Amino acid sequence: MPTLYYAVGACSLAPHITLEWIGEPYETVKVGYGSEELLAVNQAGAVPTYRDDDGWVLTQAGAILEYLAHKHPAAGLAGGDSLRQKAEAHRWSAFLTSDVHAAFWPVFMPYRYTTDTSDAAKQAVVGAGHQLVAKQFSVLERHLTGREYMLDSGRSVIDAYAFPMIRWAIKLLPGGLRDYPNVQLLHDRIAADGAVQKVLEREANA
Ligand SMILES: N[C@@H](CCC(=O)N[C@@H](CS)C(=O)NCC(=O)O)C(=O)O
Repeated sequence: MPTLYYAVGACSLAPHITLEWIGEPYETVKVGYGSEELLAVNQAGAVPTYRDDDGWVLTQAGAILEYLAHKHPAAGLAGGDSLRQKAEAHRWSAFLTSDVHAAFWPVFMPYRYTTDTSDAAKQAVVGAGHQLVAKQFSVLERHLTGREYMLDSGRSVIDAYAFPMIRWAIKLLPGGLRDYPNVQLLHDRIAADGAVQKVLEREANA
């Protein structure tokens, strides 16, 4: 059976939601970052890590989401088949991986961004991270103006990908989503989905 290695509330929530939307059987394994169990399948010690039913292992959230969307075309989560629809899906997946996710790193792990061990230095890194996240959320906010979902084709894996990052922003950004009403609407739309609620409950109780 396909297996997803995940950590609670991490970016692995995106493939977890996607697997639930697809509706085919799958297993999940809750892991700690850098744990022996995770290192055995992914030397980076990071989630998400996906193992297919024949043992093939895939890492990188964007790649896993794209793979799942195309492996299960009937679920309609890829964002469309035309050249430009594929390019748009790739564009927003890359934006989430490289711009949004990366902007959170200084907030989550400030000690990786300074060799100064003082609290003041760490707070300065966190503050810079907040500014970077805000910059990326402004891009997201503008893109979502007049749109229900990230891609014009409707709900897709890109919405599942945005969801954990929006949850981080709610929790970590000073002011939460106050300045991002369209992002809030996307969040609420996804959070209202029964499959998403099931996944959140499973992760919370694992
Ligand atoms: N570029 C990777 C990043 C994966 C990643 O760093 N995931 C975080 C959780 S959101 C993690 O496992 N962090 C553990 C660590 O950095 O040690 C991807 O997009 O899948």
